[in-house]
Order: sequence, then C-alpha cells, then structure tokens
Amino acid sequence: MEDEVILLNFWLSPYGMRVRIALEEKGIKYENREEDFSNKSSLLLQMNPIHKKIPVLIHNGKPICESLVTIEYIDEVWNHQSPLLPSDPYQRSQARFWANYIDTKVIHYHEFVIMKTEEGEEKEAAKKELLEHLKLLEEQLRDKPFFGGDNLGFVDVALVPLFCWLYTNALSGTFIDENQYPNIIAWAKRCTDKESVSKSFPDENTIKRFAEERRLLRQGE
Ligand code: GS8
Repeated sequence: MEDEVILLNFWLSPYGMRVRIALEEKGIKYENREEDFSNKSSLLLQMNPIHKKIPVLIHNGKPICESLVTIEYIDEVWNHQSPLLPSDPYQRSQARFWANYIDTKVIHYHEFVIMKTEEGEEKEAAKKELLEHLKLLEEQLRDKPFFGGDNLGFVDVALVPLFCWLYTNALSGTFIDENQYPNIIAWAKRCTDKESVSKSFPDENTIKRFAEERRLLRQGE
C-alpha cells in the first residue's frame, strides 16, 4: 500500500518550507493543505492539540509536529536516499546543535523583522541581533558548499527558508549586505538552485503581493 502523506501548512511559514524541502529531497509524494489561522481546520486541532500550529505532517494517519522533529522523522523513515543527518554521532550532535541555534536565536528575529511593519528602534535592534547571529553562521560555513558538507543537510534545510526573499528582493532579504556575508549569500543561491528548495518556496508573485500588502499597511500606520 502506498504511504499517505499530508502536510498541514501555511505558504509563508519557514517551518513549513523546511518540511517541504525534506520531502522533496527524498522524492516523497505528499498533499499540501493550506491552513487559515483565523479559522483553523478541525484536522489541525485534532492532529496538533498541544500547540495548534503548522506544520503537521500526517503519515498514514499519524501526526508528527515540530519542524525539526519532522525532518528527523522523514530522514529516518525514508532513508533510501539523500541522508539529511550525518551518520557519525558526533557530527549528528553538531548538526542538531546548529539547527537548535537557528531555532532559538535566528528564526524569531527574522520573523520579527519580516512581520513588523513599523520601522523604528525595536526593529533596528532585531535586525542588528539577526545580523550578528548570521555572522556566526557565516563563519561556521567557511568555504564549505553546504553546512552539511558536500550535500544539502539538516542545518541547510533548517536555515534556507529564511532566504526565500532573496529571490525577489521584495522584502527584508535586502538588508543583508552581500559584501559582508559572501559565504551565506553564495550558499543561499547554491541551495535555491536545487529543485527541492526552489519548489518549496512560495512563488515570486505571491511574495511580491504579500510585500505590497505590507507596504500599504505601513503607509496606513
Ligand atoms: C513553530 C511552528 C510555528 O510557529 C516548528 O514547527 O518548528 N517550533 C514550531 N507555526 C506558526 C506558523 S509559522 O510562523 C503557526 O502555526 N502559527 C499559528 C498560530 O500561532 O496560531
């Protein structure tokens, strides 16, 4: 019997993009279902009663919640191709360390910078903080093609959704100075050249429309 794989998602969510990239890397067929946060589906409430958040992967009726946990699950279940975590326990611990760093230090500031329409001290402070964390990641990457080494891995999948804006220059991707972050920028382009990544990003027009709505909101403030 073929696996039934459903992803409860929201197109703008970097967490959802992570899960999509992992599924694409493994070549898994899945159904993407968009959630409306103002009217969450009963399936979402039933499958993630604790947090009531997306992404939720439903594999043959069973839910897996939390994006990093889900990527590990995908890597373990579909282990026939494109390993995402290293097989060496020490290397694996390091990949988990950096993915956790991205979750606890980078992604919240990023979300704040993207979502906050109002310019000002608070937003500037968040940008500064975000850029400092990215600098550290830039140093970690050095001249490796991917955080995972020669191939896209766990840390790459965790981080790259934050760069979906680079495509369009429509949003705050632009505040990252290419000259100061050459490794990260080259890495992000290398990642987005991969079909598994570009397919999992929202399409350019949707991002542009979203950016325009934010711009109008800002003008109204
Ligand atoms: C975060 C999921 C999350 O914040 C993970 O999966 O890694 N740690 C979790 N999901 C958000 C959408 S992305 O901003 C969400 O579902 N929000 C709906 C809500 O808060 O009502």
